[in-house]
Amino acid sequence: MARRWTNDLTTADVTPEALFLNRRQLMTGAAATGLGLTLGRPAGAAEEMPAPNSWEDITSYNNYYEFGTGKSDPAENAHSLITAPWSIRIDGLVDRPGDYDLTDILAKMDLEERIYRFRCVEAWSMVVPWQGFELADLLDLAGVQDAARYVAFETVLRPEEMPGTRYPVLDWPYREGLRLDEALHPLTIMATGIYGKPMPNQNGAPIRLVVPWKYGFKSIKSVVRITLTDQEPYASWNAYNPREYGFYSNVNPNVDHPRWSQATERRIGGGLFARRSPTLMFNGYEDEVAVLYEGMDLATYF
Ligand SMILES: Nc1nc2c(c(=O)[nH]1)N[C@H]1C(S)=C(S)[C@@H](COP(=O)(O)O)O[C@H]1N2
Ligand SMILES: [Mo]
Repeated sequence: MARRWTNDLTTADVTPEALFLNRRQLMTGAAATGLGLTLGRPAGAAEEMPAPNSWEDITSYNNYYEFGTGKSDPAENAHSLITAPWSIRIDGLVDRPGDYDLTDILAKMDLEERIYRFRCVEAWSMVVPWQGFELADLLDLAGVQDAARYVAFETVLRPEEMPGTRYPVLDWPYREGLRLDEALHPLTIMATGIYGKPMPNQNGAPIRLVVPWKYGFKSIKSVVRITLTDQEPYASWNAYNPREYGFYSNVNPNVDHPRWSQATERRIGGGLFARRSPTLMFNGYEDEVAVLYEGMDLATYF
C-alpha cells in the first residue's frame, strides 16, 4: 500500500557526522547554506537540502514539554524515561487491534535513512538525519478498515518519569492527529533513530512520528497509542489554542502565526547572527504533498 519514497543520497554517502562537523567549523558557521550540497535531496525535489544539523544541535535544543518547557530541559531530564520494553496499542477502526511490541514491529520493518527539513511553529528549523520506516507499513500490520478517515496518536504519560507532566501546561497526555491520507503518505515516518544511533530520549525515544511538511508539534514523541477513527482527533496544541495552532499546521510562509511571521525561519546552528532564510511552502515538500490539499483554502484549514 505504501508508495515507496527513497532518498537518492544518505549521510553515509556524503558526510559522516565528524567530517561534516569539521567542515562546519572550517566554514565558521557561515553555514552550509548555498553551497549546493545535495544531501538527502529526494529525486526531482525542487529545493536544495542544506547539510544536516549536528548531533549536538539536534539533541540539546528540544521541545518535549513533558520534561520541562525550556529548550535544554529535555536533554537534562528525559533520561528518566524508561523506554524498554515498549509497545504501541493500535486500536479503533482496524482489523487486528492490539498491543504491538516494538521489538516485534521492528523485526518486520525496513529501517531507512530520511534526511528531512524540520520546521518548528516557533520559526526555528533544523535538518535531521532520521532512521525510521513508513507509518503506512505499521498501519498495514493492523489492517486499516474502510471507514477510517483519521489517525490519532498519544504520547506515554508517566508523571513519575516525566516531571513536566506534574504541571497542567498541556492537557496530558500529549495527543496529535493526521488525516488518513496524510498518515499514509510515503514521507510520513515513524522514527527510531538519528545519525544511525537509537533515538535519544529527548527526541522522543523509543519511537516518534515525523511529518516533515508540518510544523514540528505535529511530530509527536514517544508514541504508545495509535487509533484509527472516522472523526477529526483531539490534538493537544489545537485544543490549547485553536486560533494559533490549526489541526493541519502545514508549514506555510503565507499564513502567519497570530503573534509572529512565518515567512522566514532561523536555522539552528547558524550562530547568533545567522541570516533568517525564507520558509518554503510545505517546508520544501510541495511537489510531494500539495496534491493532498487540492481545492482546500489553506488559510481557513491552517
Ligand atoms: N510528546 C511530545 N511530542 C512533541 C513535543 C512535546 O512537547 N511533547 N514537542 C513538539 C514540538 S513543538 C517540536 S518542535 C518537536 C521537537 O522535536 P525535537 O526535539 O526532536 O527537535 O517535537 C514535537 N513533539
Ligand atoms: Mo515546535
